Amino acid sequence: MSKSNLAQSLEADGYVVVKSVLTPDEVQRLRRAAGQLTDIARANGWPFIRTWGKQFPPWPSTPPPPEEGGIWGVQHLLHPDLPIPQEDRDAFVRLYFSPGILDIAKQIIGSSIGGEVSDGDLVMELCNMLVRPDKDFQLRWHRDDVPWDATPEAELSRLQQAIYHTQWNLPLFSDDSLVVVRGSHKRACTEQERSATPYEPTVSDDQITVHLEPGDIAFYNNNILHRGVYSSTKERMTLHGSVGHSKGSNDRARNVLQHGVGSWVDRCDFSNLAEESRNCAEGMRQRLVQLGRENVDVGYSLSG
Ligand SMILES: O=C(O)CCC(=O)C(=O)O
Repeated sequence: MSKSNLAQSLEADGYVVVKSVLTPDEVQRLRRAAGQLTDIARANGWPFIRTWGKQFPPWPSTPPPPEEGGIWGVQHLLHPDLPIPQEDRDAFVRLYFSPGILDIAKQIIGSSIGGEVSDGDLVMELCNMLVRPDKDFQLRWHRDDVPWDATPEAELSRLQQAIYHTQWNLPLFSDDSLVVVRGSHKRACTEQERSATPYEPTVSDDQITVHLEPGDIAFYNNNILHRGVYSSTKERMTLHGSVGHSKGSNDRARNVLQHGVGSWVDRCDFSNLAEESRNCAEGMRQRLVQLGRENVDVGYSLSG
């Protein structure tokens, strides 16, 4: 798919899948880093986790035992203190700042705001990982940054604003956990969607499960109506990131800084990136720090 088709597809449907952005060797390399980190997080060795039964931040820092569901996510893969060897930390940093992903992000954001986007506009955002819980778990239907009780007018007005970021899922094992309602990023919820129960299996004829193979990537508008359906018996290690634009302002600051990134971003280690990538990463980090300075006390997008 050409880059412009890709951005058009995301604009029309609210998500787009790009096949095989990683080679099998790259997937293997990342599985090693991701597997170690997940084991450590499950064993209470990393406090930044998503705990079973809780959909939105803030999450507790201690993992529930397996019989209580364990964890469904590991946060902050770019954190300088990640308790895995340096070469494994570097694998996450290289992936997040890889030109392949950033080029698609520039295209998508550019198409949304109607202008060219360069490396110098990009802002470092989130790089987390979604993992298999120890008990089946589901996320309720939601839009990441629109409260569920917003009036249809407020919802639509939020959805019509320009989008200064893009979000992606990149699985290291085949993944069919993300369920989206195609096209719902551009309209308020229908009566059927609005009155559905939080975990209603089917709310729309436009609903689809996003199937991804290891090394594929799905970019999506995080205000698309979506939910997660997680099986405790299917391995999941899906890198879950976002990239912003420096004009993103307060809404993006809330989305990113509610995850606590501000306390460590200045210590990130990009020294092992190749020069061009390092310069790009340093600039993206600087712009996140700037966003934090301009937006203190951002609060949380959603609760529960
Ligand atoms: O599991 C997923 O892919 C979706 C996660 C999600 O919806 C969220 O974190 O808000």
